[in-house]
Amino acid sequence: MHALQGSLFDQTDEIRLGPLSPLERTELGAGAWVDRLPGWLTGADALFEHLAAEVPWRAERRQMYEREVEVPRLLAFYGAGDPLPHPVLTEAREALSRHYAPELGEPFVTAGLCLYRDGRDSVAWHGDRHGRSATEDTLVAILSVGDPRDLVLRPRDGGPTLLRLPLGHGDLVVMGGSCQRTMEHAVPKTARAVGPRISVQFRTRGVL
Ligand SMILES: O=C(O)CCC(=O)C(=O)O
Repeated sequence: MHALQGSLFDQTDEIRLGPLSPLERTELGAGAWVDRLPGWLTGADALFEHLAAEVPWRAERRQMYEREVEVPRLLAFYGAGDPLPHPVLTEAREALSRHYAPELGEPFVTAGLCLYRDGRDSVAWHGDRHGRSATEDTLVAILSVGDPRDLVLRPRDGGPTLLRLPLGHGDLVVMGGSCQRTMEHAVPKTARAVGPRISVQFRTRGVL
């Protein structure tokens, strides 16, 4: 794993969330939208170091045609009721649940964590369409720490990439409305010398 290139703007060890009021929404069409709040969390480098060391990261393998291949990132999953690996993540989940209650109507309950060790780690184009999100609108909120990686979004039925969002260092992005059904997202591999990034995805009950 490359060393983390810490943020020049966030040298504090105090891990703290800011207000959610500066969130900015971008409508993507067909009922899909994305909310963004760069730098929601300060002390992001300290949280990165804590999560990298303390989370029981798993390497997964999956079947690709005749071959079993390594999933190119490390993973961890915290189900409803599981204690999260840092109290600020519980705070984040609760703040997001309160903020989005009027349009979501239910709380965020699970947290999926991904560790992208370097530019060779990635996630391919997909929508989070397992479970209820196959047929219902939902929200997926992602808090990122570590070196920024691009999250890219494109329409599911073809068409060019609509958004390229560099996410790291405490940035928050929320994909909402029909986004998981009508759009796809990915974190592409990059040849740039990037350090590691951890993303924490908060989802509602029964959405994977
Ligand atoms: O790393 C990210 O921000 C995206 C992760 C993702 O798309 C997923 O795990 O479904």
